[in-house]
Amino acid sequence: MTITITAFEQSPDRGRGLARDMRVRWALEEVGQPYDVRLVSFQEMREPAYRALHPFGQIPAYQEGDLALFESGAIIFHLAERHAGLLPNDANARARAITWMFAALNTVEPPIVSREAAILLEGDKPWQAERAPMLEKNVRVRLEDLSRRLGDADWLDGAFSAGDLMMVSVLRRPAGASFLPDYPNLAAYVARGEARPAYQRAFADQLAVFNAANKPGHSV
Ligand SMILES: N[C@@H](CCC(=O)N[C@@H](CS)C(=O)NCC(=O)O)C(=O)O
Repeated sequence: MTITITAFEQSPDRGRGLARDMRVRWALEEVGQPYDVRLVSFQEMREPAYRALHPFGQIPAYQEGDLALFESGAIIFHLAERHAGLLPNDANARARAITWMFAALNTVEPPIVSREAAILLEGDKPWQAERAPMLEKNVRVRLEDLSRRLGDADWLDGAFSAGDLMMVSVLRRPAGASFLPDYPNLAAYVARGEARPAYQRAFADQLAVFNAANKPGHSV
């Protein structure tokens, strides 16, 4: 069954692999599933046909036969459930890996996204100077705890899992990654994730989309 995911036709991240199709591409590469990518414009994402696929008009959306999914976490969980390579077989270890997926999305990503939004969208607001230290502290609290928990292990719970894929993806966001030098074990953890061949293939593919769309003479 052909798998198709959606991605930005023109990614605002300029090919840095920060849009959330990157984590889905990475998961697909880890489990060895070929896939197609349908590039969508911001205009198309607002249209009813796309909203039928993704109710919030975002990327990534996922189609596999008559199955349509949205939310990067749900898509990666679906892939990890159906293909070997992202979740351990042992039931308890599997539950713990899933827990780390949720922790990445629900506990670590939100303060990073809040800081990112403040930097990108509210940088000129008068309250920004007062608010910035609190937003930074909220990110650092999570990084501190995660760093303590990871210790000198390679991955969060035994072998690499979907939990690590999601956590590394979240930690790569600049509003958190800018602090990683203060947490060397987390910096090394992210580098380990980025060194995986599946990550490298996914990164190259999303970068190729950006480069093709920005070739001189190309018009979208
Ligand atoms: N919780 C969603 C978030 C999806 C999301 O925020 N996608 C961004 C790109 S990374 C997007 O489509 N932004 C455009 C918009 O929201 O209009 C997920 O994990 O899939």
